[in-house]
Amino acid sequence: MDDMVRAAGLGDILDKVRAGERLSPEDGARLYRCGDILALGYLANIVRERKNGDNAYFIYNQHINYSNICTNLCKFCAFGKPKDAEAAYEMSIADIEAKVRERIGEPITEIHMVGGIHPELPYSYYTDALRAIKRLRPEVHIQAFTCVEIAHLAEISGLGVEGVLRDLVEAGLGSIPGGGAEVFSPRIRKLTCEDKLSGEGWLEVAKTAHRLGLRSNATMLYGHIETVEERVEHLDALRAAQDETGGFLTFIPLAFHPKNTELGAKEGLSRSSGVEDLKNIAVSRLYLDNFDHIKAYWVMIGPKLAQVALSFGADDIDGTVKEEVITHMAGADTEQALARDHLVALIREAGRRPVERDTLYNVIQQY
Ligand code: V47
Repeated sequence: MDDMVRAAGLGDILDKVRAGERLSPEDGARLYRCGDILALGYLANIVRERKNGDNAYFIYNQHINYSNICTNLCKFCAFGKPKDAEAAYEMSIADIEAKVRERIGEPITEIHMVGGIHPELPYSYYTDALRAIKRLRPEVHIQAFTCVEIAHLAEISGLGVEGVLRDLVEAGLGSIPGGGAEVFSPRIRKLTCEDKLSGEGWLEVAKTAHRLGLRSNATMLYGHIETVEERVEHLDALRAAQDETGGFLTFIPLAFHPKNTELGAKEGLSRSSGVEDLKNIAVSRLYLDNFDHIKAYWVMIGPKLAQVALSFGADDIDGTVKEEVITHMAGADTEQALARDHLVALIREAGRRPVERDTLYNVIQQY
């Protein structure tokens, strides 16, 4: 295998990986440009097994998207809608409670809740929503509100990011999901999500959360108009932030789904290929040497490829999910939920050890 990696022109990177040396941005770009996916997978698997052995993690979770009404209307997004659109919706606190009650009998350990940047919902809605969930399920960990939503709450409340985070934690927030990062490059943001919080702003919210003891995830939306260099810059900024705070739990590369999106139509884009998906898993595993976990989100790349990704750098496949909306509005043809037994079987078949985790990667059950 070493010979194969050297034949692919990656011998120097193999030496660095074996020595646990940090990769440079030039290394990152070379990895992205490498056409030998097996060589990339072999390299990424070295790091994956060093950090996580044979473990492949999943979680018993529930997604709640409280509203799709959004003022940002990013060109890559099929979920966000203007307030007056026919498909616009917003859940009342009672609706959120009903969603939680629907699955109250299931051993859910995490509720993942995100929405758009709503122009009118008052600040109290967000703390009330957290409290309502906690009243019904006090034991559940709530991972809610992306850094973009938190920056919005800081603005409408006038409390600043730190003040908002303290309030949200008091109301029941456990950690912050990784959405809204997209691609940090100002060029990409200008072309795809001009009105959204900047990349710097996103990183600042994440680092503030980490300083207050909250953990958060990070993502990158790939497979649209971003360049290899812009991907590497994004990973580099995340790695630098993680050096500062150590607060990121997981990195999740998100595969762009073009259906029903302005960007997809304008650029004539189609879904990323399997090789591109595996490459993003592998390169992020290699570049983000200070992240413990890389998630292959089965909703976006499909359970079949998520299984393969467990040998290309990923050590996590997310969870049961249920009722995923964001990717399905953009044409995902995956299921909207997977049963725990199905996740366990997928992982076992991939030759890994299924480990059910909680949000913070404490082990709940080994299979
Ligand atoms: O920020 C929007 C992305 C994100 C599309 O933290 C799209 O564990 C693909 O971040 N095609 C939200 N992606 C979802 C997200 C997430 C999902 C699962 C787990 C975690 C975690 C985080 O979805 C958005 C945006 O980057 N997105 N539109 C689309 N058309």
